[in-house]
Amino acid sequence: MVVPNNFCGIPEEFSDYSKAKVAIISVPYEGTVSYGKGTSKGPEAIIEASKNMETYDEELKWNAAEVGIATLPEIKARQDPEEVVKQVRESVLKVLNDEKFPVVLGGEHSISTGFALAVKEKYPEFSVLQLDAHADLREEFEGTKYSHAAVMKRIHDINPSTVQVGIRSLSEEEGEFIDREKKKIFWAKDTYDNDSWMKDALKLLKNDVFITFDIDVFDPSIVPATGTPEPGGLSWYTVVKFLRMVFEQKNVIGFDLVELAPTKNSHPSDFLASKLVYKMIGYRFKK
Ligand SMILES: [Mn+2]
Repeated sequence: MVVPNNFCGIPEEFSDYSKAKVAIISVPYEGTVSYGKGTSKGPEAIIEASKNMETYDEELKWNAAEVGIATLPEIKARQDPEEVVKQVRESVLKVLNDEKFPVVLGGEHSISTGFALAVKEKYPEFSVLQLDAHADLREEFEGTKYSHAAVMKRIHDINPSTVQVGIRSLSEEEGEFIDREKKKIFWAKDTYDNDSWMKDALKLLKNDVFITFDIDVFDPSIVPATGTPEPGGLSWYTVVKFLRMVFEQKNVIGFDLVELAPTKNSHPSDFLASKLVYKMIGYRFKK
């Protein structure tokens, strides 16, 4: 039997766009990457791993794929980051207009600006929750405002209601910006030995939330396959516990998962990314 080439490897009755509640948008874009390469292979690796994943969720006691998960044709991302942002905006906006839940698979982090622009069209008041090792608040990086290292500054310009979790790497310029603008940061060093920060983070979020998830928020010991790994990251159980609270208490509009850079002969990072996407879909639609 040939497993269908879509997220979860599910048959047409669950992957047909017209019936699905979830739409997966692959954006294999890698244009402004500054250190390790390979994130353009991220979406394909996540989908490949997902075909080998149990769709029964032992925590939720539920097969979340039943809500319908359509995998759209990937966005042929060209090299101009501004153009890619436009393409992502249009694609996410179409999914939102069709009253479905958009999930974008990167690709590098710069694509998230397009997602935020689409959300802004539909939701006048929303918050952006970023999980990431890096603040990404530079005004520009290596000559472009659309760099992955400037993505949260672009998003701040679109919508200043941001909450940033797991941060442990930034420049002096970004540190000054955080102090001046009173940005809400939950530093990794303040999260590793307690969970009390979770309810504080939730309090700062508006009801409608877009989650931008950089896989490098995890500790590199569990996710080594990313372009700019940083020590001192979060654990699997910390992340899923927090996400479950967010999905239960807020209206999550959609999310992206970026910066997976798969390696040839080792797949735990790909599988973790796939399972994380599926967990989030499960949390979103569980009764
Ligand atoms: Mn990052």
